[in-house]
Amino acid sequence: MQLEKYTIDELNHQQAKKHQWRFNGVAADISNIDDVLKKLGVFNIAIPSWALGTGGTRFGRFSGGGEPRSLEEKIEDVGLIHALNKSSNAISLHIPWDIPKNAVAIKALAAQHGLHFDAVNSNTFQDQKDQKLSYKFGSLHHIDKAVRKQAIEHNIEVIKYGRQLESKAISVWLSDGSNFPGQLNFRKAFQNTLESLEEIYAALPDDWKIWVEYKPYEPNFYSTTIGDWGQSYLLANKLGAKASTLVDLGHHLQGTNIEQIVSLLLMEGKLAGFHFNDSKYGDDDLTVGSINPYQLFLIFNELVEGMDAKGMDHATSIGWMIDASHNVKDPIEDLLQSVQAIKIAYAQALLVDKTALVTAQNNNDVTLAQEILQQAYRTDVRPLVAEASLRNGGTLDPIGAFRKLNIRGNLIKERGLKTVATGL
Ligand code: PSV
Ligand code: MN
Ligand code: MN
Repeated sequence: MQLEKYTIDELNHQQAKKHQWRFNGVAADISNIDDVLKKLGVFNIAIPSWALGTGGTRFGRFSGGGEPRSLEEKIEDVGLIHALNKSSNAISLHIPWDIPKNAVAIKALAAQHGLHFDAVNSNTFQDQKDQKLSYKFGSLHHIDKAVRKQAIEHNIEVIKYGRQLESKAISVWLSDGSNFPGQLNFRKAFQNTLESLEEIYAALPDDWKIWVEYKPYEPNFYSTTIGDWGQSYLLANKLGAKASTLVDLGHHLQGTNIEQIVSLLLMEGKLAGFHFNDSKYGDDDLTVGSINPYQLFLIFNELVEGMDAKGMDHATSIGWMIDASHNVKDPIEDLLQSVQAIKIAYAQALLVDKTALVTAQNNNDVTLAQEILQQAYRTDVRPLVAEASLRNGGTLDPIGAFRKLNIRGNLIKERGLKTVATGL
């Protein structure tokens, strides 16, 4: 299904008065309102192809119906999200879960929905049906050169698919690690990983990047070969200018100061971008901003400050992507919530009074520094996000619109109730 402009205009019209009143109230206090709205208007967050179906746990999976049954239908779903919020103009594919068999047609379909392709993701954490060698004991770090070669070739194939779709980056996440002390020689595992990544790096087109993701544990529970940002950064540094570190918010041990990591990676020119989600206990892949929105704001505060210091364009300098999964919520609603949460945090960070903050920092005025951040964080910026969406032709209230237009109901009619999205 496709949303018509008049349908969106009609919905917005019904809410126009209330919105205007709320918007005027907040906007009156913001001196750089035009700049904030402009930045929000060009800010987009890519949607992962694997998040459009209901997730699940190893204990069960409860589908909601009307799920996309093909890559084409996943693109259609991202098209719907983008039509509603005008902030999700890209899709990120995981190979081989979502192989573009006819890349020309897939690219054309995406373009019809105003979408392009974000980073492509390789998968050497599962064995595929006709695969010769197993990744049971790892892939790029494996002790057996033949397994490493197979995994390298897979990554090069992913780059090939990405080229056809005009992606510009490959994301590599490895589950490689060990389950028990003694299983692995850490140094050899790291060196094997580096050598394998070097071969993949050598296959990158000139205008491509490789993003190295880290994660402390799961599925391995003693060590992970790229377990934290230090290990990822070390690899990225050794690989060269096209390599950098991807931060998935759920891939940190509880209490980690993620905003500090982000700040320093950015300073070093080694921040690839984000996999946004939220986390209560581990890599929970919860809706962005659902558990710790203050942390999200603090991350954006570092991003805005650090990018401005380096003259970087907020919207295009790094990769912005969601990596979440939804066990009980409608995937589209969940993704809409996630994008809203990201835009809210970004808008709040844009409101921080930087001059006053620098003065407070230089005076060691701890109380005032905290007040300045919280002043921005406690501003209700939702009308600003809504206004930016409105100006782009999106809806004032994406989730409300999704429900009012009975989009899921229509998708169920089209696709059926008993659908299982391809992929995960
Ligand atoms: C691993 O937990 C991860 O965050 C990586 O980004 C994978 O590509 C993705 O999840 C798979 O769901
Ligand atoms: Mn991730
Ligand atoms: Mn993850």
